[in-house]
Amino acid sequence: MDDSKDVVGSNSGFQDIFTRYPGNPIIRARDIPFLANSAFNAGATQICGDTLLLLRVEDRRGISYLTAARSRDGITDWRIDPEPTLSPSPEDHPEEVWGIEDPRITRIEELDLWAILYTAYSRGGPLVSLATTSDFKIFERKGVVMPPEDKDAALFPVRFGGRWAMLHRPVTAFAGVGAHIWISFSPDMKHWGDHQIVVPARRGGWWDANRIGLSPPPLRTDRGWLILYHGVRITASGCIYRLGLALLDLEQPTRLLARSDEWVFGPEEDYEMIGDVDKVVFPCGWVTEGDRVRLYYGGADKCIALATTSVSEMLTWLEGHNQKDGRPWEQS
Ligand code: BMA
Repeated sequence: MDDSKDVVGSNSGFQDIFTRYPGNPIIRARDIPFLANSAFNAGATQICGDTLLLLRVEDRRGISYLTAARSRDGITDWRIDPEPTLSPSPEDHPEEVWGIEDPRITRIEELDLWAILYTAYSRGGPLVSLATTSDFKIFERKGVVMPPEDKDAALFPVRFGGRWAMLHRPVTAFAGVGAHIWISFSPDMKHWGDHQIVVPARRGGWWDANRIGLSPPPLRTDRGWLILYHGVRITASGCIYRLGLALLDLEQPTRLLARSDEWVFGPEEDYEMIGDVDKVVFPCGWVTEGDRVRLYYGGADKCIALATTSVSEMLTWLEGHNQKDGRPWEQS
């Protein structure tokens, strides 16, 4: 009997819905016009016919700042700002003393601007800060919107019942409760309340046990807000960052409609497996053109890579992988 056939057969249900760009990584530290240790975890949007990435660039002190890269096709010929586009400003914003990281960009049509939520690395730990811009040249800092420890935050592009909504991931020192994705609401993007858990981390041996976080901003689809989130598996040789899908109700984003059982994308290629932090895929942005989606992600905290998929493939995959065992997710 040929055992290998069984092994292959048992895996044959696995369906890859993300296709890695063969020229990955698309941006590395050596492409940055100034001295950089790494370029990773970029927010993404479209502006004036370009795809714009807001790269997290870490210098050789270990401090991160944000730098814009523009490309006509969103794949090649990146034009990277010659200097950091948004630097930490600890004189006016002491919470940025150890850098600014992992931006998530949301286009707010109603206000004709982009809102960027990013992690500011303060003396009290990582927290969530907000800046807005109309051109990615001049930024208006709105300051801290969530105290430490909190990160992985993005705004929804529209209001719900007149209020803005944000997904984010606070962490408490209370051991064992897990780090979950929360939703909060605000009348003005400054004062936030009505906080509640919307996607809980699983427990035990799951790939997304104990610690999860939003990856790119929520994507509006006709079935709901599509969420791509990272799950952190803690193993004897360190953490593995993988991605799963979830769906929130269009009108009431506090309602979790679906959540994948398996991860949909994880580190496999060398540039995802080996870097400053091994075994990490970490997207902060995606760009859609019709049904097509370009996902930009950090590989192993070192470089930027690209994978493509479509909204319809993600929704179909989620339907086939929605956890169906009837238990509430928090008991999983
Ligand atoms: C998370 C964030 C990301 C980083 C990831 C893996 O907590 O800090 O910026 O890519 O860890 O190191």
